[in-house]
Amino acid sequence: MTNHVIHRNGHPFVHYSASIHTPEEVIYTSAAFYQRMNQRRSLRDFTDESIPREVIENIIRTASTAPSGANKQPWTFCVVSNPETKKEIRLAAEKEEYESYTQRMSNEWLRDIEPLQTDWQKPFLETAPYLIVVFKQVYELKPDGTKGNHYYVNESVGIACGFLLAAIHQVGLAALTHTPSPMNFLSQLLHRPENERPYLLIPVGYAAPDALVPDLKRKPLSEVSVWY
Ligand code: IYR
Repeated sequence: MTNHVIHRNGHPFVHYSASIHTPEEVIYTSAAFYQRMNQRRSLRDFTDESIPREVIENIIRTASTAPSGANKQPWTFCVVSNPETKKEIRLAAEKEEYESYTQRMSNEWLRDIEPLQTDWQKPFLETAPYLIVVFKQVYELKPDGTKGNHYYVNESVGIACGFLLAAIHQVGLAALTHTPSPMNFLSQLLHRPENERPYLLIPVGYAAPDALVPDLKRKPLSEVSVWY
């Protein structure tokens, strides 16, 4: 299909070219993709091996293909590889995490994460070669300083982070969805503008050869789906 522009009420549209597959191909591909995605795990042990910048760029390009409210693409991916900045982030995160583990988290919460065997110490924030700090833009800040609306920001940025995690996994890298709480220190450390709020902190790297992950079970289809 040629990609020539067709106008609807003056707005440009192009033809969408779907890839056509037989039902057998669709079944096979969906099963293969599920198997691949089911191997993804949240990792806390990384090697310090470097990753080409181009890989991180492509992963972020992939995340940025996510759908978003009114196509506002209300996200900023801050990429941290500088060792001093990673250290600052680790120290600030551990300060908050120490307070959380010793004061702020309820007993039920602590019991719920007991199987993960996490604690307030976050060495992976320095070991992983990259930290991708995802910010949501709660509104648009135009170059002239005026503001515009963004829509469904949490949904949009959440989907983009899902795409990001899938892209990271697809190339054989590992990641963690880390949410030090509160995480406003990231706005100051990374000098983010007033319209941005930290959303997720995602260390990215190669899994350490001896990395262990909790022996978790995914809920079965029968428990996560209702068919009408
Ligand atoms: N943010 C803390 C605690 C924590 C909370 C949940 I919910 C987890 O699934 C895992 C950890 C931390 O990162 O250690």
